[in-house]
Amino acid sequence: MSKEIILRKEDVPGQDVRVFLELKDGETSITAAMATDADRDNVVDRVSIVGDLDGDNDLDEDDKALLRDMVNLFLKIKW
Ligand SMILES: [Ca+2]
Ligand SMILES: [Ca+2]
Repeated sequence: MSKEIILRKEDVPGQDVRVFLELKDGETSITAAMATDADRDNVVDRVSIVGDLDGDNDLDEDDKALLRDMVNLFLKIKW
């Protein structure tokens, strides 16, 4: 069984930078989340999240902090 984390950045000039997170377990997508960098400084400004990222069966500030940290790291990678 393989597990994947997919991060997708959508960077359209003049708009918010959006990063989408998808967790896949085999062919099943189990969580999707999105974070936005509105001022385009490579630091997340807002998270909107669907699903439980830390697996404790609730959706709270811990999940949002985890998403924020992960996307901030992702935004530091340049290519
Ligand atoms: Ca920002
Ligand atoms: Ca949680």
